[in-house]
Amino acid sequence: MSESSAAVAGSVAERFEQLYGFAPEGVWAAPGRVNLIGEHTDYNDGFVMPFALPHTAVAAVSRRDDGVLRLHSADVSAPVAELTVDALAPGADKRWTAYPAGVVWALREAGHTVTGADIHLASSVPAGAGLSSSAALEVVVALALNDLYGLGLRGWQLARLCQRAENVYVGAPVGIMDQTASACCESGHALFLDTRDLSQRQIPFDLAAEGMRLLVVDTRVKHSHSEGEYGRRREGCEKGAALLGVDALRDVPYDGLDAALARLGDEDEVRRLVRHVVTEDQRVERVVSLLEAGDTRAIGPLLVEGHTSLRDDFRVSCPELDLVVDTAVAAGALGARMTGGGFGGSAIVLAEETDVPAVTKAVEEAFTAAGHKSPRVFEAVPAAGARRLR
Ligand code: GAF
Repeated sequence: MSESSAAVAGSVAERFEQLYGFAPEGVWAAPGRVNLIGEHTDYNDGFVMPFALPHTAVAAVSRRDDGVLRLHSADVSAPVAELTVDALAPGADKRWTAYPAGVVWALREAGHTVTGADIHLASSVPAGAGLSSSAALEVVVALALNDLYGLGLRGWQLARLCQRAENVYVGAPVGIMDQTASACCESGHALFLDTRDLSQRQIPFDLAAEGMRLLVVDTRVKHSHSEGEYGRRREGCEKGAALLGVDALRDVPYDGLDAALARLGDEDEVRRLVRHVVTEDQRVERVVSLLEAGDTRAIGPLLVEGHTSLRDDFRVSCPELDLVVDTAVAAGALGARMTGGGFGGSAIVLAEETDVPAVTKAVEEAFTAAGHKSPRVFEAVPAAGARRLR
C-alpha cells in the first residue's frame, strides 16, 4: 500500500470513529475509471476496455446485528442517515444514500445475510465528470460487506449486484462496465471485458514506458438530462436488435453490417445506433490486437474514429467534448475521444510525452476562446481495482 493510501485510510477511519464512537472493522477503496474504447456497447452485450483511475471512493465500515444501516459521506453536507435494512425499497430514495443502500438491498435480495452496517465514505473521484463516481461508491460498499460478512463473492459477482442496485434501486439503466472496471481492474493494465459473459483479459498498458501519456480532460459540463437520453439510446439499441432478430446488437457481425442496415428500412435513428455499436465493438477488438502487437501509437486514429461515431451516429457528444478532441488532434495528439456516457463529462487524449504541454495549452486556450469554463486536465495511469486498505 502506498503511503498516501495508508494516510487516506487513516483519516477515513478517524472520521468514522468521531461519528460513531468506535473504530471501524476495516477500510476499503474502489476506483473510478476511464474507458479507453468501447462506448455504449456494454448494454448491447459487447466489448469494452476501461482502466482504473488512482481516484477512489474509500469506505470505513463495521457490521451491525440489529438491522440498522447508518450512512455518512464526507462529500455531502448532511448528518448521518439512519435506515432499516428490512425497509429498503427500490425507487424511494432520491439522495446519495440510494447508492450504498441499494447495494445492501441487492445483496439481501440475492439471499446474502447482511444484518446492518455503519459506513463512512469519502471519495476523490470527481462527481458528474463521467468517471464512474457512482460505481466506485457501490463497489467499495459491496466489497466491504463481502469481506465483513464472509460472503465469498468474486469481483464480477459484486459488479453484477452493484449494477442491479443501480438499475433497480436507484433507477438508472446503466450497463455493467463501470462496476466491473472498479471491481476487477489491475494496476498497469486495461481490462478487455466481454460484457456478455464477463470474461476478461488484463492487457498491459504502460504508456510511460513507451514515451506516451494519456490525459483526462474533464470539461466540467455535468451530464444533466443524461439519464433520459441514455435510456433512449438503450431503448433504440434494443429496438434495433429486435428488428434484426438478434438477442443483442453484439450478435450483428461486422461483415454483415451493411446488409443489417439495409434491413432497417426507414428507421434512420435506429440505423445510426446500430452502426455505432457494431463498428465500436470492432474498434475494441482492433485496439486489443494493436496493443498486444506492441503497436500502441496506432490506436490513436481508432480513438478519433470512435469519437466521430459517438458524435455523429450515437449523438452523445457535446460542443465541449468535440472541442477537446478537435483541438488536441490539431495540436499533435495521437488520438482523442469522449469517454463514458457523454452529454458532458470527460474526454481522453493520447499524446507523445513531449507533446503534452503544447496539447494541454491548446485545449485550455480553445476553451477560453470559446467562453467555456476552464477544463480540468490530469494524467491517467492505470491504477488498482477495488481492495482492502486496512
Ligand atoms: C455510463 C454507463 F454507466 C456505462 O454502463 C456505459 O454504458 C457508459 O455510460 C457508456 O459506454 O458510464
